[in-house]
Amino acid sequence: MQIHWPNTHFLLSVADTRQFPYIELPQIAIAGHSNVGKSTLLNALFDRKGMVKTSKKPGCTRLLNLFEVDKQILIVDLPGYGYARAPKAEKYKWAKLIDLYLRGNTPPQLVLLLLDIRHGPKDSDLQLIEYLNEHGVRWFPVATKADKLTGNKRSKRLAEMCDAMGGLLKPFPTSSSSMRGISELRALIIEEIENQRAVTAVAIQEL
Ligand SMILES: Nc1nc2c(ncn2[C@@H]2O[C@H](COP(=O)(O)OP(=O)(O)OP(=O)(O)O)[C@@H](O)[C@H]2O)c(=O)[nH]1
Ligand SMILES: [Mg+2]
Repeated sequence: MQIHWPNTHFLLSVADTRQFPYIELPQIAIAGHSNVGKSTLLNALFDRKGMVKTSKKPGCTRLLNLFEVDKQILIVDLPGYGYARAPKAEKYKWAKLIDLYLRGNTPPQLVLLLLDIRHGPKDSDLQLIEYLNEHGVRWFPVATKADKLTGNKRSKRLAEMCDAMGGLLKPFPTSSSSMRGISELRALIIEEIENQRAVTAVAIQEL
C-alpha cells in the first residue's frame, strides 16, 4: 500500500528549545551527520521538493525545523552534527541545542538516525547512539543515499552497519533520488506511532 502525506506544512524554526511550541502530537526527530541527506529525505517523505532547504555544503540546517504531517505527526529536522570545519563554539551550540531538545519537556517519541550508506556510522553517530541509549530515547537507523551502492555491496554494507551499532538494528535503506524505501519509511513511522499509542493506552488502563 502506498502511503502519501499530502497535507504537510512547515510550522516554524526554533533556535532555542524555550521557543518550542506545545503541540500535542506524536513527534519524530530526524538526526544525523551533516550532509547525510536529512533535509532531502524529508522532502522525499513529504513529496515536496523545496519544502526543506537542502545544500551541497554541509552545515546548512542550524535550527530545529518543525513540520506538521496530516495534523497527525510532528516531524523535527535536527541540525546536522560532526561538520569538521565548523568553529568549536558553533559545534558546542549545536550539541547543546540537541541535548536540551532530547532531554526537555517535548522529547521525540522516536529518533530516526540517518547514516550515509557509503560511510556507515562515524564516531559522532556512535556517540549519539550511546547518548540516546543512556537517556532512554528510542531510535532507529536509516541508511541514506542507497542509490550510491548496488546489489550485494548494499546488503553487505547494511549488515556491517548493523554490527557496528551493536548488532540489534539493521538500517532501513532509502534513496531520495530513486525514492527507494520512502513509502515504506512513511509506513514505519506510522506503525511506530500506532504501537506507542497502544502501549500508552494499556498503561493508562492499568493506572
Ligand atoms: N545520490 C543521492 N544524493 C543525495 C541523497 N540525499 C541527499 N543527497 C545529496 O546530499 C547532499 C546533502 O543533502 P542535505 O539533505 O542537504 O543534507 P543534510 O543532512 O540536511 O545536511 P545538513 O543540513 O548540513 O545537516 C545534497 O547534495 C543532496 O542532493 C540521495 O538519496 N541520493
Ligand atoms: Mg539539512
